[in-house]
Amino acid sequence: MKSLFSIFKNGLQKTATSLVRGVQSVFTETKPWTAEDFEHLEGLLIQADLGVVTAAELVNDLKERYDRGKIATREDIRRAMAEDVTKILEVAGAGNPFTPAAKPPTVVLLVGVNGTGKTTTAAKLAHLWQQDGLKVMLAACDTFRAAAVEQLVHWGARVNCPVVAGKPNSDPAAVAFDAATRARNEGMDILLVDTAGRQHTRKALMDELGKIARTIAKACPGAPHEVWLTVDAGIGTNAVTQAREFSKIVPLTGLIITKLDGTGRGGSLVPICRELRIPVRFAGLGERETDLQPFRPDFFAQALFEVKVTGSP
Ligand SMILES: Nc1nc2c(ncn2[C@@H]2O[C@H](COP(=O)(O)OP(=O)(O)O)[C@@H](O)[C@H]2O)c(=O)[nH]1
Ligand SMILES: [Mg+2]
Repeated sequence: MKSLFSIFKNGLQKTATSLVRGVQSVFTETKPWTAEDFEHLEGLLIQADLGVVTAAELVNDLKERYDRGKIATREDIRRAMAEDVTKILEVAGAGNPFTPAAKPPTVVLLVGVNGTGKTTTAAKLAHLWQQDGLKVMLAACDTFRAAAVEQLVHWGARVNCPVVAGKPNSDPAAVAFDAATRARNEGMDILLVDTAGRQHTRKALMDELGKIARTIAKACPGAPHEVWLTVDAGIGTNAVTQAREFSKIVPLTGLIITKLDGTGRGGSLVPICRELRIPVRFAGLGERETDLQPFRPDFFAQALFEVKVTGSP
C-alpha cells in the first residue's frame, strides 16, 4: 500500500512542480533577494490557487525571515512556506472525524456542488465507521434524480449499511426528517445525510438546504452536528467562493477534499481554511469504499512544496 504522503505527493504533483520550478527560477543563491523576487513568488502562489491574501501573508513572513537571516537557500524558502501552510491547515479538528453528539445519533450532513463526490464519500464514511464498530444509517436526500437515490441504495447494499430513501421527486427535507427519526429510534450512532448537488449560485436550492438542516433539528435536537463540504481537488479558487456561499446557509464544520488521487491542484484548500477556519477532515483518494483517509495538514503542505519529510519515501 502506498503511503499517504506519496499519495498526496502524486495528487499535488502538478501544482508542486510549477511552484518548485518557479522558486528555482526566481531566486538565486548567489545574489541577495530583492523585493521584485518576492513579488514574483507571490504571483506563483496565486497561480497555485492559494489566493491573494494567503499569498501575501506567506510572502511577508518569508521576507521577514529573510531579513532576520533565518533563510538563505531555496530549500529554506520551500520549508518555510510548508511550515506556514501547515499552520493554516491545522484548524482545530483537522484529520479528526467528529465529536460524538451527547445524544446519538450524530448527524452528519454532506453538502457540495454536483459531482464533487458527496455520495461516494457517504459510502466511504459509512464503511469506515462501521468497521470501527459504529451503527451507521444513510439517508438519500438527493431526490431530484432517481439515479441518485439508486446510487446510494446500491452503495448501501455494497457496504452493508441501511439506507433511508425517499421516492423520486419527494421533498428531501421530509426524507431527512424520516431518516433522523428512524436513526434515533433504532439507536444508530451516526446518520449520514447525502444531499443533492447544488450550485452555490442557485438560491432556491440553497434555501432548500437550509430547510433540510432545520427539519433534521426537529427530529434530533441539536442536529445536524456536522456539516461537511466536499471539495474537488481539481477545482481552483472557485472552491473558496463555493465554501463561502455554503457556509452562509449552513455553518460548515468540515471539508473533505476528494479526488486527490488524480492530478489535481488542491491549492485552494489553503485559502478556504484560512478564511473560514474549517478543518479538512478526510481526503478522498479513489472510487472504492476504502479510498478515504484522515487528512494530514503536514503531509499536504510538504507535498505541495516538495519538502522531503524524514522517513518518507
Ligand atoms: N478518483 C476519484 N474519484 C472519485 C472520488 N470521489 C468521488 N469520485 C468519483 O466522482 C464521481 C462523482 O461522485 P459522486 O459521489 O456521485 O458525486 P456527487 O454528485 O457529489 O454525489 C463518481 O464517478 C465517483 O466515483 C475520489 O476520491 N477519487
Ligand atoms: Mg450524489
